[in-house]
Amino acid sequence: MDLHVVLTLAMHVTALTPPHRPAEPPAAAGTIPADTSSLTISVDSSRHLVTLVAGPFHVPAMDTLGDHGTAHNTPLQRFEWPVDGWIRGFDFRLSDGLGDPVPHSVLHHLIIVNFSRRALLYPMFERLIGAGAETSAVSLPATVGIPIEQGMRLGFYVGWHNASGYPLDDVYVTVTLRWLPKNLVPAPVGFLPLHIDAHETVGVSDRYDLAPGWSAMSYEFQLPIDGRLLAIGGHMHDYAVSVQLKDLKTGTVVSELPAEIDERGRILGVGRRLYGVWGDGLKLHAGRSYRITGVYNNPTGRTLVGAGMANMLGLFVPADRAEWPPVDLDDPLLQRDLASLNSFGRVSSHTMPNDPNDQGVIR
Ligand SMILES: [Cu+2]
Repeated sequence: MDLHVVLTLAMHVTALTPPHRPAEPPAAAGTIPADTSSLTISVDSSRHLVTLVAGPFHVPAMDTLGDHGTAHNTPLQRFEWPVDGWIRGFDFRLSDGLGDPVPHSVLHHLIIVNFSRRALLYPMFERLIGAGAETSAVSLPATVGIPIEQGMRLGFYVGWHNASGYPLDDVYVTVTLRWLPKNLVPAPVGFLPLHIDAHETVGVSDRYDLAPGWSAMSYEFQLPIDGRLLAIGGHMHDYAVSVQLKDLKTGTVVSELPAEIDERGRILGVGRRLYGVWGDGLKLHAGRSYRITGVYNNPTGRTLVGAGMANMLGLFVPADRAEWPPVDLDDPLLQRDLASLNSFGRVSSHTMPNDPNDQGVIR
């Protein structure tokens, strides 16, 4: 099973209904041209595919090369999920108005938010799908999937990272989601994304400053419900060493994921662990305290502002999904998450309150 996520009716291919959120009038003045893109959804019920096509987008050129935090987000586009079942894989491609491919490298991240479900540890909306430029197609075995219901309210956005030096026009994003039908026998094992961050501040960026030399950032939490991990992956930035999850009752390290960096310290990836789709997986316990710790070694001799990030994304099978905390719209943190998502595409990236790359994306 490949973990790059991190981490969603008719006879034939049928174009479904209201694909489409009419373009909103350009809100507040910003540095990004008014967005006139739309989103269409189609369902292929014989091949069990849901396809989203978003665009056309104007992709601005970045002013400086390379910084992780300067991605330009598109406005959030909302849609309803069209079928009951489980999501078991996804793929995406970029193309221009003629259908010719556009390099994946201009896409920094692609996120599908689920407004109908909460994250387990934080009062923020579930990040159902998260992908980065280097994410390849994800296809899980037909024995597991993320449970999803028709009518769940989702949102889609991408962040651009166009270092080509010139703006691109007429860019379309096509996302293909493979699903398992509700009547599948035996029913697949349903898992949900478990996002654990060493520096989570809902609705605000979870990036933090890296002091020179060795440093560690930790966050302790109590797991609210019992469950088991099928797999876990991590996400970190340049000069990363590792990210670790520790059981504070037993003192044992639940999972340690080493970062892979190149000779200049640039991040290549973070390890992942598979605990098995069959059998018990790795048990985590309700009420128990755990600690996530991200370790960096910054060799530059100076503090790197906002350069650190450390998170893990687990594929988590709750012992009883009915115990999953519900969406509470009165929760101010959830409202802050919502406000942040709604601000995308409407403010300059330099004043943006949130770095959306940092929401459970495994790259
Ligand atoms: Cu990051």
